[in-house]
Amino acid sequence: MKALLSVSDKTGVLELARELNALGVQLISTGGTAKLLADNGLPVTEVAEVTGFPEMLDGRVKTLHPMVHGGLLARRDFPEHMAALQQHGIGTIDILVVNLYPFESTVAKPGCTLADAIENIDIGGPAMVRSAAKNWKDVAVLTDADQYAEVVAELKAGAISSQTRFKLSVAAFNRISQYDAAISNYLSSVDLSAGVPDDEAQPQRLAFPGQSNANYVKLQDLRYGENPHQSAAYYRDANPLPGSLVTGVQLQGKELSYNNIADADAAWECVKSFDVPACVIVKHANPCGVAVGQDSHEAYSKAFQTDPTSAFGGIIAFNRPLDGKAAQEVVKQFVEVLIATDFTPEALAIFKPKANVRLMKIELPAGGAEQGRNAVDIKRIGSGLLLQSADNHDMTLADLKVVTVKQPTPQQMEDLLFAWKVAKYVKSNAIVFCKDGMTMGVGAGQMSRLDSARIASIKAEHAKLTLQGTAVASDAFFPFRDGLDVVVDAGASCVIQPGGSMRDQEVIDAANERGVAMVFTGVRHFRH
Ligand code: 93A
Repeated sequence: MKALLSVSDKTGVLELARELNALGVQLISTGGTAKLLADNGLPVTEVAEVTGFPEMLDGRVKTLHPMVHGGLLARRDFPEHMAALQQHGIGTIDILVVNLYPFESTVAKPGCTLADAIENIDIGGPAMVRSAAKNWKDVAVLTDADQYAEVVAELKAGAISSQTRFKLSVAAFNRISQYDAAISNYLSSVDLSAGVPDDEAQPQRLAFPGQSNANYVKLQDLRYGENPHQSAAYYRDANPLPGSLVTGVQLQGKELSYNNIADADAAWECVKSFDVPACVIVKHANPCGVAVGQDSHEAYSKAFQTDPTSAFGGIIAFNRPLDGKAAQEVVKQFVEVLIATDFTPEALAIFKPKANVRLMKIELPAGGAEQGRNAVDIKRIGSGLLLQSADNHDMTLADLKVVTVKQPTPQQMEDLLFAWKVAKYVKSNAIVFCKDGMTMGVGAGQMSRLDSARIASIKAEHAKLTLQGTAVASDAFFPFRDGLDVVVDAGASCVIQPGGSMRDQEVIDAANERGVAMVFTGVRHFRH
């Protein structure tokens, strides 16, 4: 059995080589690694001896040779492969131990020049790692010192298992893709505005890479982030979903800001979930008015009424084209971003004098709203990511369970379903009062559900709306009856909520006592 060892980080490699040698494994190695092993009394063959070529070009070409890659890539179970090796005098290599030139730590050092970075791009190491990882059935590839002990233990027990070889192969490809991403991130962040930097220069780095790195395409640098002292950039997926915000076209107005984009996305995602003409007004990522109507004009007039104070400077989205009649109404208030599936010439003419208002045209996904939804949600946390499948649960009437003596009337049921749909797009804890296809009071983002309920009714008061006879949605269950009492005191006559609390019975009893209808959805819609 033969092992090729070629490591920049020499941690643990001497101990590993000693174990391999003791197990009768023949050692081949590149310059620096070979010297370390030989200095410590281990028998080692220089790779130059194997290839018949000296390491050359300052080490740039050491292992890039058929004598190495043939030995790594040959399928032992293919007679033609083995015959070819024999014909060319190539020996098989069964274990590969490689870690790469330290590109990441080099570019992280202050004062790193472009030449330092470039010289630390390993070529031969990744090539060998890929060869060995591809041929995992016959070759074990070790790319991390943490793997040494397990492999030695398996060898001592007889052989490296196929499961371990496969796992090592996966780890190897992961390492290579990380390494390549680091190189591509570094190079694409080099500021080229004053030309390509000299080799000995320390390149200026852009805050955000100028080129896409595989999965994202940069749309633009933004003037600033959530706050003026933060820098920011806007990227889209390489293959955006139809009907998503990034597919929109800005028809007029100032450049979109970071907060504009975030709020526009919140408004658009909510409005596109409705089949009938709808309008959503968003402030600070929360809907402050949502309504459906015969047309955009009616939907807007209703949505605006929910909370005219908050709607000032809001982001407004329609899931239909905006016509002159609706535009005439919208233009009366200060709006930051206006989104619609299209704008009639009259609507455009009405907004033309308001040159700062950003108009965005986004087409609905052809196959329905379900087509245009992200499959995965990502949240950044300190030094990590949280991933989850997106909250794409579509409720059907069959999921609903009326749990009270009182049954909701068909009109109440319609309001409940509307309220539930809106609650999904409101930050938790969400309490949403609705009536006749419009929000009547929205309580968002509170640490206590009770406070959300109170805020929703205060808002209705401010807007001079009565909550009498409204339907109310709660994005998660009421843990105690007090939340239910607050919404019923405010005027709600029916309630929709997930259910599932330990004290559901207490809450159901309360609903019966207060004479309201209550429906359980069985599904929660937290949104943080
Ligand atoms: O310069 S390279 O890209 N060309 C090569 O042919 C090559 N072969 C191995 N870098 C190459 N290596 C790398 O050398 C290995 O990935 C390892 O990081 C390093 C080990 O060199 P030494 O044994 O001389 O310290």
